[in-house]
Amino acid sequence: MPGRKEFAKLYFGNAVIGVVKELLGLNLYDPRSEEAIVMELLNLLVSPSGGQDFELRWHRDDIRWEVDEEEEQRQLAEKSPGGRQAHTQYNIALFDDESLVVVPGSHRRVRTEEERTADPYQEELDGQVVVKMKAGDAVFYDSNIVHRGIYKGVDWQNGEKGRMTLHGSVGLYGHSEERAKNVLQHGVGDWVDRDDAAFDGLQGKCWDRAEGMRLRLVEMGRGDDLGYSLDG
Ligand SMILES: O=C(O)CCC(=O)C(=O)O
Repeated sequence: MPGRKEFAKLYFGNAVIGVVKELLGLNLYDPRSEEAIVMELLNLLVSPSGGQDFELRWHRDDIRWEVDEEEEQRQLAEKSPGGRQAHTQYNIALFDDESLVVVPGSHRRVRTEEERTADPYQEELDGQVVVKMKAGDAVFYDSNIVHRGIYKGVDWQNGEKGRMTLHGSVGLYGHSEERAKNVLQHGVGDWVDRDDAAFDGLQGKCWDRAEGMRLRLVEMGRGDDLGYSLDG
């Protein structure tokens, strides 16, 4: 993929991984903390072209909306044992971006009655925050926060600028089973164990980190029989 090396440098570099480690409660200066994190995903979220808008419904990434309160509580506790974050997701805006909408704190509690019964595309939920990012800003979050994405269509061909945001996640090793479906449903298991998936553009400690994180993802398997976190 063109630019692969630059994406790898960003994903595995200290600027992002330093924040990830802090959020996951790891000691930044302990070399063993390198072994506690697993490669997950890096994508680019882009405004649709041709003027068509696009919206994602309210959701948590890895807990289905239909579950009852008891099951929701169980899964929240399973995916973040002791209220501790077992992964972190992030958006890094390349252009100004106001597409992500979240309900702060909702990743640590079951949904309110309003949230549970809301229209999937309801314009406003109590306490919601539109994440306003300037180019170069980053936001890190737990992807089981109640959230949605609203993408305004733009005319890229004629130079109109829209959303162009890097969207990544990193997991805590040892929580692989809980994260496996969420990560492997995107097909990464099909290629990540190939020899040519090694990070030839990276060097020194960054290469060691990248290779270690990749191999820990390979250990999670291909995910062929895990299905999908959400429907639709
Ligand atoms: O558009 C966004 O920033 C959020 C994307 C999203 O909801 C998701 O990846 O599940």
